[in-house]
Amino acid sequence: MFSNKEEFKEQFRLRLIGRLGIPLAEARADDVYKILGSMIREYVGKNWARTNQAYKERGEKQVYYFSLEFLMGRLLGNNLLNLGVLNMVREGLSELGWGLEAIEAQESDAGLGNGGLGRLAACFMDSLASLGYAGHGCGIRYKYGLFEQRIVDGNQVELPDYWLQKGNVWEVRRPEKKVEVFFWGRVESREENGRLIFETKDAEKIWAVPYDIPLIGYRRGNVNTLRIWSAESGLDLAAGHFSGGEGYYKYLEYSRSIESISEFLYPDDSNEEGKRLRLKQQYFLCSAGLQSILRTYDKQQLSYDHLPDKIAIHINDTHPTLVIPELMRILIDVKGMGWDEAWDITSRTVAYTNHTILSEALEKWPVPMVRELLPRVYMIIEEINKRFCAMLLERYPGDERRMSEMAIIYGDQIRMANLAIVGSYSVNGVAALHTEILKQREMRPFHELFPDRFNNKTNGITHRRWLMHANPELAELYKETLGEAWVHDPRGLTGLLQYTGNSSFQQRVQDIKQNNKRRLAGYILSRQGISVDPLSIFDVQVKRLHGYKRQLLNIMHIMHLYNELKENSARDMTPRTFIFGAKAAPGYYLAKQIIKLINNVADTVNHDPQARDRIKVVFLENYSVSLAELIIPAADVSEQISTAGKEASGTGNMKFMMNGALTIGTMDGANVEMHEMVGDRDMFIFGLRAEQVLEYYRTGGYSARRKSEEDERLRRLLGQMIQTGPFTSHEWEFEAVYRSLIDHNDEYFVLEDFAAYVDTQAQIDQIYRDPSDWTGRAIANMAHAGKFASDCTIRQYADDIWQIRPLDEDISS
Ligand code: DL6
Repeated sequence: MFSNKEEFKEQFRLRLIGRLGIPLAEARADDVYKILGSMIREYVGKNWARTNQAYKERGEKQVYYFSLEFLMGRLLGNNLLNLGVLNMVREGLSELGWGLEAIEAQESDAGLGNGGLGRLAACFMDSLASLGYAGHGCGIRYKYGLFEQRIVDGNQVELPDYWLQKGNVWEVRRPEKKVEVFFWGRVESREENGRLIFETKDAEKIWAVPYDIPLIGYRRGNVNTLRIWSAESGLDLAAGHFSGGEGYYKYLEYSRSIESISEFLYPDDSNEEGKRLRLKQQYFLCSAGLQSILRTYDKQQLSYDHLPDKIAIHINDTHPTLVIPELMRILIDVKGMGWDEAWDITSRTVAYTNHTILSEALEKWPVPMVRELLPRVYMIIEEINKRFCAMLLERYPGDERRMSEMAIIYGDQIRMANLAIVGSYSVNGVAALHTEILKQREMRPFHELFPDRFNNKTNGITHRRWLMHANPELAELYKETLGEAWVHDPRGLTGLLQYTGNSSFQQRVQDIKQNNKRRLAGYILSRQGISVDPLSIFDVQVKRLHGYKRQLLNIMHIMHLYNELKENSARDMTPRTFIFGAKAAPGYYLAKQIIKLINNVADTVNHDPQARDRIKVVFLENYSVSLAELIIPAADVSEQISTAGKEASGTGNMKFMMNGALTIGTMDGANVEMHEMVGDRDMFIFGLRAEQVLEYYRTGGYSARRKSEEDERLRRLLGQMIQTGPFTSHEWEFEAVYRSLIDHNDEYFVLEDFAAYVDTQAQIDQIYRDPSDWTGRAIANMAHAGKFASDCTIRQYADDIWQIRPLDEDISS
């Protein structure tokens, strides 16, 4: 590795010539990115091998985090940061005539996730490596990430996100480590020495080929692995199936159908459409990942009794729950164990995190589909269910209601959450409130049966990406003020509390915020042609678009402000720029209508001379991790306004807090814990509490129609959705939105919380006018954000769930 700037420049030049055969003067930004990326990847190779060797020698327990989503974003900047060479490379490149930001922008975001769940997995990978834990990711190498969003005439249009088009400098293809995965076929059994032996005949066999990506720890040398699997057919596996004249073309067609397994990320986290392909993806990941883990385990020649002491398999939501029956299958059918022994090992190896209580997102698979596609796995699920139900019967004789709630197979559906709870030794929620709701309501009977299995692990975010990389000026200020200890233990940020009232510190914080706002304003102007005032309040809501996240409440408030301005152009108001970024699942019509409504409002407001100096509305196209890194440091106000009880945790809320935005939010998810830290003064809490929401659901005592009739402002806004007017081009344009509020009785209590939201926004308007008061509150938020660093969360997972210890030595020394 280069040890100074001059060495870096020299090595870089040599590589450019050696690899591309061009001198520096002819290189394009993309060439520079590729050369730099491959250079870094190769440099870490030695430490990568050393890390694996160290884990092996110490016989360390290893954690494998199975997730259908890893929303990694770009890796170059973070890798340079973690290696401690970011500034050296920045300066070196600048002397060679290149800006690092422009080079970083060449990298495609690895958008292998939908939203919070996938991004959490990425933050966890960074913390595991940075804390020196043996923790690896196991995922799918989707050829296409989440779709690329374009806004055309205000509507979302989805384009394929071919993130691999220009190759991926970080990955190493490892064909020698490929494994076979089986689908379809039929199970035959025979008796051998008094044991039943099961064999699947006529199955379709495909190759799972791994690609490894190094996960570089922060300034400590060790490098973990994210292994992502690609589906491939092989002539060897298909041999004999495609003979004759047409054979070759049939083979190509067949190959394409196999490759489709790892082609697309399922672009839907509301999970309405259970598709066979998605089930195939889940099994593909589980089977390939497990086979590869056990192959490594076998090399250690340890007895399988020790598996739970050497390996923890963590399932990120229910999507990889098939690891449970698949591990059972391997232990029984391949390793020759009996059921009880295999069950004991499996249920002491797997741990499960639940990320949602939305009933439509709790996965269920139709029995016929699983039975056909995965016949042997289905038999095992059936047996798990049979034994579990027998246990319930013994424990709760005659309690049929309980049995019907808890059974894994019910009717013709397999309930994956029930299977995950039964087959794991730990079940955790992702924020205190969420875990309580799981224990007291959604999973109550399971909690009664297995009280020790349930625990809470509040989510966290990596401060390396979300503060040090995204907001380097602020991180520098912290270093100047507090030294560097907080970098290794972000809880040390509480040291900032003594600066909340310090005017020169406040001034520095304000200057940094202004710079970030100017940067974002420049982006908005260049990308969307909208000019926004960096002195206005930047009020931001960026996240997936979903009814419960209530972007609708936000836009209705803006419509209301506009109505007021039209009535009284002298209305006193602090200028505000409302910024949205959100992708809607392609099949989620209501969410798409809300995007259109936001864009219609933006169009009207931004062009109206009476309003545009006080309100601007921007819908940023194609929200992504790298865009978030630009937006979040520039925010003054963070919108975390979900219906209480619906957002399991949220992690955007933590990122904004760490970057000094003030939150307007409901008592939901991790907002509750943020509020516990900062108190009423420094966070703007409004709206129904989770118990009140529940009470309304229970009693049916809420009438949206009545609510709308009582409030003149709401009547007007509802009318404006369906009559031709400032926000519509024709009658009934927003019929679906209107009906969701009135005919479907406003499932997410937008109308109920409207008045409280408007009042709280008015307070924000007032407080922002006093920069010192505002900044003092912002500093208090930054100071408490360390509690939400994923390093803290990962330490808790490591101690309480996985029982793993970090490597204490620096691998590179
Ligand atoms: O735990 C990460 C993240 C939470 O912060 C969000 O509150 C939650 O909505 C999200 N859950 C999902 C689950 N999707 N499904 N299925 O994305 O997890």
